[in-house]
Amino acid sequence: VSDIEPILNGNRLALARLLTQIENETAAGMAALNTLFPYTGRAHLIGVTGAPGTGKSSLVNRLAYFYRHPPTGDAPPLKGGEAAPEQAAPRKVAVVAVDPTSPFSGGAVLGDRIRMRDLSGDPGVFIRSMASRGSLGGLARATAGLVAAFDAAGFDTIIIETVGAGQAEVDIAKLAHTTLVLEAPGLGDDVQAIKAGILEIADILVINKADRPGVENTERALKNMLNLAHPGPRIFQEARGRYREWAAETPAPGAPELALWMPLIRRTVATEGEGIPELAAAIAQHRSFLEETGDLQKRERIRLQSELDLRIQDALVTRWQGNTHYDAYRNTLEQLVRREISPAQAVARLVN
Ligand SMILES: Nc1nc2c(ncn2[C@@H]2O[C@H](COP(=O)(O)OP(=O)(O)OP(=O)(O)O)[C@@H](O)[C@H]2O)c(=O)[nH]1
Ligand SMILES: [Mg+2]
Repeated sequence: VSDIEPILNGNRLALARLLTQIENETAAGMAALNTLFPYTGRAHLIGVTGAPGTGKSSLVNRLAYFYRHPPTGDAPPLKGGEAAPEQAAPRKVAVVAVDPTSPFSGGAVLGDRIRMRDLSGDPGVFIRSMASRGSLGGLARATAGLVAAFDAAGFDTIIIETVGAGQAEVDIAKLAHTTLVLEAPGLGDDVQAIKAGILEIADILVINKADRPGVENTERALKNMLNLAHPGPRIFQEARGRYREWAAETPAPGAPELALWMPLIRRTVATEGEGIPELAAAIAQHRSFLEETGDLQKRERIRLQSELDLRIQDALVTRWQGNTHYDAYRNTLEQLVRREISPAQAVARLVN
């Protein structure tokens, strides 16, 4: 049994070592994750995705700083009558930057670097950048592992930054409770330029660099897309349909399939910190929605079930590879290429 006490007690050095072990998928790392698992499931996981250079890291810095220094006194009501973020004690914030195109602390203006230093000297903040990895599956597994370690170590808010690049961002969205998709004016002023897929994963659409011209066009394009697409096939609805049979889940009679969350749109200027309290309020609003509708448990269940399914596939393939001679595989492939056997016959021969 691995010694997880230092992790649970918030020892940063032990945590840093464990994160490296998890990233490298060592036996010790995997064993520790098994032991830590019962202590996970408490953190609010916030995914931040968007095209390279949209300002994700700058925004994450600001958000982390905001959570560490919550406004004091009675917060004024925010625009639109939304609840102000709760005046709780500072939360412990972990940041996982997945495969950043630029280092997390790099490429930032001076003001950002000062902000970063404020964060890095703060024991309530832990920032971890993850190097590029070979396989998407490996990336998703390692990210989930890092998040679990932070969760067990008592970080109540975990922010995951990932570059918007197709499947990876969808996987991260499944991992997160609340997903922010960043857009920047000038990059996608017309509807075509904004990837349709983002609407399936975005809980909050953030128009960062709102100090730039074209912000009105971007907001209009996003609103139009939302109106066209919503209610659309968002990933959790789809996944729920797919998994219901296996989960033996019976919806209450007359209950709606899933309460509908209309993605919110917020403007920010991450370099100046503008719009951050309003964004934090939107995140809190989404969190409350998840709790009140029971969606939090549903998402958690779907997440664990899809991880289980992926791991079953991995395990079965690995076992099959261990039981199959490469020669047999290659001969069968040759026969398939010569069209002497069909793909289905090839599988029947190799798997049975
Ligand atoms: N004008 C303006 N510039 C910004 C804003 N937010 C970020 N930037 C700048 O945009 C550049 C990219 O910012 P990052 O925070 O590194 O963006 P990113 O999305 O994390 O980039 P990658 O991780 O490389 O994909 C930096 O030079 C920032 O200073 C903003 O609101 N307004
Ligand atoms: Mg970045």
